[in-house]
Amino acid sequence: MRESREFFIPDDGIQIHLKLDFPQDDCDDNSGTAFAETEVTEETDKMPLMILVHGFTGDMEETHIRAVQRTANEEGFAVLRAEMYGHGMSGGEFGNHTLMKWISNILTVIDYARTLDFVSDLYLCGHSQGGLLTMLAGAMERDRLKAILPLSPASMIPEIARKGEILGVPFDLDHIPAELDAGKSLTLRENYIRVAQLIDVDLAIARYNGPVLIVHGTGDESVPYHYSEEAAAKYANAKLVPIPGDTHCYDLHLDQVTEAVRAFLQEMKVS
Ligand code: FER
Repeated sequence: MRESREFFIPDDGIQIHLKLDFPQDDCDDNSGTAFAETEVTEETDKMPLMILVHGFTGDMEETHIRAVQRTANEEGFAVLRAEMYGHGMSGGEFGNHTLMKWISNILTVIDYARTLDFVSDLYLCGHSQGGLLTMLAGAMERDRLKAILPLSPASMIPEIARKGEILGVPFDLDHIPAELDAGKSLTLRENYIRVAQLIDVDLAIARYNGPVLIVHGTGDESVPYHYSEEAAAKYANAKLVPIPGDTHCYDLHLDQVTEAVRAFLQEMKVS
């Protein structure tokens, strides 16, 4: 049976923190002769891999990230959780992170995933800012990603940055502030805004024709639900699953989120 592992890969001067988890051996709880047979099959069979990314100020151990990882593992997917620049145990300062650095990181993680000999198809899933990243990388790696799963994607960040608001705080577009209070005692620097203003989400949506699953709580106060209705309508092949009344990190109905992910992955396996 393949062992889970935790490791780092370099990208542009920082180390990216990764954890790779495999589907559990069904025979783990039983003693018996079937085990050896399963083990041989598992070592030779290919399986799909889901790359999974957290959101702004998040990390790979958050409850909703772990829940999605476990669900994908249960459905026979290997899952590579990745922490982006300035987050979790990856390198870089939070205050220096920008979407461009995250794009560089995810391209490197995808390149790494492509070197793994057990991988059949690649999937990309991300929450919130990681969901926006998933939409952008979907366009950039449209020929390599079998499906993408943006969860409560913060697809409005570029648009609100262009309008002069970030993290609920208005700013003067002609005098972008050097620093912004990002909460949790974290400070964001101006280059985050300058980069976000340049990102074209509609172009990214137009360039990904594969299957898309968007899941979003209708009571989300940090990324309003209607942004996902708009994104889903613009995609060529998107399914939108609303989670009634739920919050940004699914405090009420995480089970409905994982069931939506499970159903989508099951459909993908037979298609
Ligand atoms: C913002 C609203 C939401 C913002 C970021 C987010 C940086 C992202 C939230 C998340 O990833 O959980 O104005 O600005």
